[in-house]
Amino acid sequence: MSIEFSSKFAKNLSLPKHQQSVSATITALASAAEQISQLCARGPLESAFGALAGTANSDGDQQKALDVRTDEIITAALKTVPVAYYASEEQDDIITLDESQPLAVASDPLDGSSNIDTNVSIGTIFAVFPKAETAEASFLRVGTDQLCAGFFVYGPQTSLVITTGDGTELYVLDRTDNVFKLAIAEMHIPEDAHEFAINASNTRHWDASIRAYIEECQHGEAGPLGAKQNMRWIGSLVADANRILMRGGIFLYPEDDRNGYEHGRLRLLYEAAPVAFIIEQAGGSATDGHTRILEKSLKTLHQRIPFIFGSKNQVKRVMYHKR
Ligand code: FDP
Repeated sequence: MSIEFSSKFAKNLSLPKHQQSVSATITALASAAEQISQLCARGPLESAFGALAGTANSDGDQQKALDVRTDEIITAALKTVPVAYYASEEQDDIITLDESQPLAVASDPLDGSSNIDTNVSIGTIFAVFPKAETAEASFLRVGTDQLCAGFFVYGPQTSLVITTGDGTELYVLDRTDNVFKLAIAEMHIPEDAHEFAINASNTRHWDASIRAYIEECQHGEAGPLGAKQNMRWIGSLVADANRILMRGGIFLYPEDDRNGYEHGRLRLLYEAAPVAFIIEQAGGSATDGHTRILEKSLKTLHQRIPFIFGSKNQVKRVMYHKR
């Protein structure tokens, strides 16, 4: 397994701040992703696929056997590259791999895992930071400190969306020679689009601003947006983000009045910060409704955050209601 990095990407990765170590780390993650995609592709043929592991992660979410297995695969891959610390959505605490190394990696090893047994696209999200003084300080920081962020999607295609802060690229795994190949060199999210994604079963729990925006969407051409707004909700962040990268639209997982959802559902470190970096680099916006996600400072490892991202003007309209 290898990646044919674009010349722009390879040039950026050779900058001194990357110390050659980021490209090795991405390649190791891609190799792990290839293994995970094989497990996902075998689906129910794989023993214990989708079965509950009988454990819960630090957020209290039930872990599935595949959540645990993918975390082991990612950990093993990171042990082979210059990574000091690994923070996983599936682990309570940071894992120290080799303190002498220059990088820290955060990952949601299997995002969208409640979709495992339904044969819907799921994925692995990761963020790469330069190591700081301590393990904690390596992750408790702002998203703008990321050197690189990406996600793999295990769907009809196994793909990698990635940024190092100079645009967002899409690679697709070519099974004929097992190489991730460049498919789109410059992903671009249109500023205006007519699609929205939200779990509407939570309508009664939203605040007035979210209700106002979704009502505008539902009024379509008859409302203030002046055009029909289509709805899509896959319920797998990587799949919804991938669609928005391909054709625009907006994703919302806002805070609501359910217990435990006061700050939304998604995690700042493992999900929102890396996806926000990718989205902004493709010309979109990513906020918590008020502030740019990448400027939010992480206070605790598993912190949640309201997450609203996608086409600039759609995100702007939600922020207008949030004033
Ligand atoms: P999952 O729990 O299946 O891993 O962050 C987790 C996530 O899925 C996202 O991928 C997805 O967007 C969201 O949760 C779905 O949440 P709801 O089930 O509340 O809609």
